[in-house]
Amino acid sequence: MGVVNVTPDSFSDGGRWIETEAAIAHGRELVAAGAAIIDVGGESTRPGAERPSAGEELRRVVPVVSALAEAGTVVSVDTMRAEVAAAALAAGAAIINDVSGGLSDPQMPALVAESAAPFVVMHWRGHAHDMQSRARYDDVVAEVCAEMLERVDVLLAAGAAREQLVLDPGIGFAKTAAHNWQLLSGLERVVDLGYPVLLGTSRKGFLGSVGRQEGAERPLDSRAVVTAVTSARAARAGVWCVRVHDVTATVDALDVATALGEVRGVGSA
Ligand code: PMM
Repeated sequence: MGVVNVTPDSFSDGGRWIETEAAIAHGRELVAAGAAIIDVGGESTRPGAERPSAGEELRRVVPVVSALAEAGTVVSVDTMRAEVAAAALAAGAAIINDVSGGLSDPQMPALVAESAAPFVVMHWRGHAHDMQSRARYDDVVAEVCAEMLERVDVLLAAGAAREQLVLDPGIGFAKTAAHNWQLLSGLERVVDLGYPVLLGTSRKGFLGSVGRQEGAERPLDSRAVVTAVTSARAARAGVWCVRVHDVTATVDALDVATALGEVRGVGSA
């Protein structure tokens, strides 16, 4: 899954694809590089970010979804708003990727049930402006799994089908670097819940310190290789999909993992 953030302030690529035409062109480049799905988002979730209005989010996302879907690309919409998800589906999106797992907007579970579209249930504990204060766990893997399953219960009770649901442990969302590493090393426990799993490590803060002296962060656009290593790790654990900004490096890593027979490929959405 290649990422197109149509935002002025995303953590990893904010401001680069805010113009509609630039965002569409970037989506096409990621498809040419080997992405099977393009994830289009109009709201930054970086720690501390303020939310755009629904109108602004629609203005950013819908034309990009529409142009990419029209060209035959499988598009997912990265949104916490049912209104935006519905408009994106009407514009041709195939998947709803909600980083709040349906917690942020009370209308989302009903839309998921009604639409029958695949729905990504990401682990989330609150909006970006104060999420890092919620990064408290005794056993992060167990608690993330339990909290995702609570969301699954809510979605099923609202009429969603089990087959629609994809789980995502939410790397970087209300988690410290240590929590992110523990989740990455415990990925098999997430996969063993029996749902397709999506993972988003791409360019995230905890990768910034790999191979560096303390205090000297790796620049965001120099994190493709470390991200690709985590993609190979995810594939070996049986993750269904990885969400990345640098598609070429991850495609190479997944090709190596495939050649080694290490891709477990559990589930589909
Ligand atoms: N991370 C970001 C945005 N959307 N969606 C899913 N399902 N999983 C993620 O980990 C995730 C996401 C934040 O990343 P970015 O703003 O750097 O693209």
